[in-house]
Amino acid sequence: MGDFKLTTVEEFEAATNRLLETGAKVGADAWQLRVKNQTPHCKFGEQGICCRICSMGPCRITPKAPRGICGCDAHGIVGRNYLKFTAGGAATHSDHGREICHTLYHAAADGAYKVKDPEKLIRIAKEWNIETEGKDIYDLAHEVAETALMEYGKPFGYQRWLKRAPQHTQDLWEKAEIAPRAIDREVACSLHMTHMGCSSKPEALVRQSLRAGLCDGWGGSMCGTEFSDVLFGTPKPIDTEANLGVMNAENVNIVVHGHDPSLSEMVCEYADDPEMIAYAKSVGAKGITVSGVCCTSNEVAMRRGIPMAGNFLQQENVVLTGACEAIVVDVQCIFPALGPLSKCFHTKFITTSPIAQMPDSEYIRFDVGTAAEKAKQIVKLAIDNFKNRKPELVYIPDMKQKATVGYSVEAIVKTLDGVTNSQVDEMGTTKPLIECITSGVIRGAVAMVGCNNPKIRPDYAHIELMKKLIANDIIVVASGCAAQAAAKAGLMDKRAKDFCGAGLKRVCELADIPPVLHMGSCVDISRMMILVATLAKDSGLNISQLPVVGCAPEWMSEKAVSIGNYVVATGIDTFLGVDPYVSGSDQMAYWLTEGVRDWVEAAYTVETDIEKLVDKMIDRIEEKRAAIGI
Ligand code: MSK
Repeated sequence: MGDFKLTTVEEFEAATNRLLETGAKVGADAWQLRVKNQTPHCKFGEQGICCRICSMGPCRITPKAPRGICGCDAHGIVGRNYLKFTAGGAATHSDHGREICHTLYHAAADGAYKVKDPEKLIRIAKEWNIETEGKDIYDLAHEVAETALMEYGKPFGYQRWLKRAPQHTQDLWEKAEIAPRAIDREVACSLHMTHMGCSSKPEALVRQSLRAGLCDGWGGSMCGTEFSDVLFGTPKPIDTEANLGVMNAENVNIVVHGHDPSLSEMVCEYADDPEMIAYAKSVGAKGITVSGVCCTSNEVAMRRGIPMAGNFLQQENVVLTGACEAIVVDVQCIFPALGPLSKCFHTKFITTSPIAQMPDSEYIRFDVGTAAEKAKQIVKLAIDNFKNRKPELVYIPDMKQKATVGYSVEAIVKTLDGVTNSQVDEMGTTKPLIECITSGVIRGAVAMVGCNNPKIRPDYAHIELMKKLIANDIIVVASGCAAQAAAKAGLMDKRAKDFCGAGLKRVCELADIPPVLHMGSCVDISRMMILVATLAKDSGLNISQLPVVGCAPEWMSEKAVSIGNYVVATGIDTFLGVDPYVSGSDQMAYWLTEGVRDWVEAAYTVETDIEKLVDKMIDRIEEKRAAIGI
């Protein structure tokens, strides 16, 4: 194994504790302290049996009061809360996708945003029966963008992307009446159903939860992913580094955080500008380091190799280094705590989106028309702030790992198909991967996704599960903060093949890949849907028959629930390490863990014991193998 070793969670924690000491010196608050103030959590909230959707309440279900004032029981209350949670996530992802469509609509040959992957644009246009012959690529981009935007509000029909699914899956969706219509309609319909005096039947609420999830994964998120690729390039394997040690004490440090690559791409562009680098040198820095947090980090890592400073529960850590000149955010998963925290240091906390405005931040509104000018302004502001650093507060943990990231579906297919076939066409085939699975060289695959959550020791579940899976010859594809956990630990370093079982190790060597493949940000779970759809079509199996499962061991956001719903609805058994506030209703628990299987051939498993969770996944994969006789 040479000198290579994985970084442990204990080492992550020691580094965090050292940073919290700096925080204590300047009177900074931290999530670790706030968790203590917030626990124990409200039991009614935890079980999902608190209802405040009208002003007669709030009503809480107890043995003495089994119904709310309107007469709704625990099952209806839990179900409505679950659907609202899903709708919040579907709206959020899909609105991100909509913003990307608008950016594409404004792309121009002489503008800030250009089409970097014209082949992909043409492929999508043909898929949507849009004439491509003789058209200027930007005219085509605008036509495709407008068509995509119509998917959000079209009065009739289903989502266009659904046709990418195998016919069997499409038939299941139609039969179960969960094929998603217009994206905004599914979100609005969910909120209509959960209004006082509408649905209180668990079955109906779960059905709409699947539908709202599908409008995200096979609608808005797919728009976000596909058109980000068209604009900024389809990811290809690229080397980067991960963990706080990627920040550089001698450089101006700019940290990008959030989700929408429209902002971070521009910041990266200008931070790389020789004029800006010269300016940074003129203020005494050696250069400019841009690093990322959360999914923005995934976006710029997989397209530009920008290093990943950390994931969700490390966002405060980057400020605690005392070496962060600016943390620049767009939307989603941003702690409001960054405002007061940045005031304890010299850090500029820069918000840029009307969607995510926060106290104690500097608001520099970012939009497509002024992107270049605003990005330059932000980079300059960070450079000007370098002189305000307090050297006595600077401590950057010397901790980072190498990672190879950027495994889009196109890249996975090309890499694996390329091992056996030197003439890989545009999309190649997943047949070599299928052969690895059917021969048993690889036992199956796990899609590991989602956030961190203080309820689970941060990153521990991600890393321990991944280690055990790869040791059992199960390949892992990862996105979101789960992917960053893997990168920080070293599991995206190709040398991590030494921690695999013999079969997966051989595949990693032949294909020159790490055992945990980085597939992008949280909207990019749509990439995983395309991958399983392709595997199913190429193998002649149904998606639900593939030895593939999904897992979100540390999830926390509404988006994660929406994702879970579309992953299950696509036919993939999904394992959660945190309960989605449904324990207060045995009927809801039944529908989610068993009942939905009749509709979509997959269901949830909730298991908060991490050891049991991984064993259940391995058992499920082996059951699926046995069922198809491999
Ligand atoms: S950023 S949704 S904490 S994955 Fe996408 Fe990470 Fe979860 Fe946010």
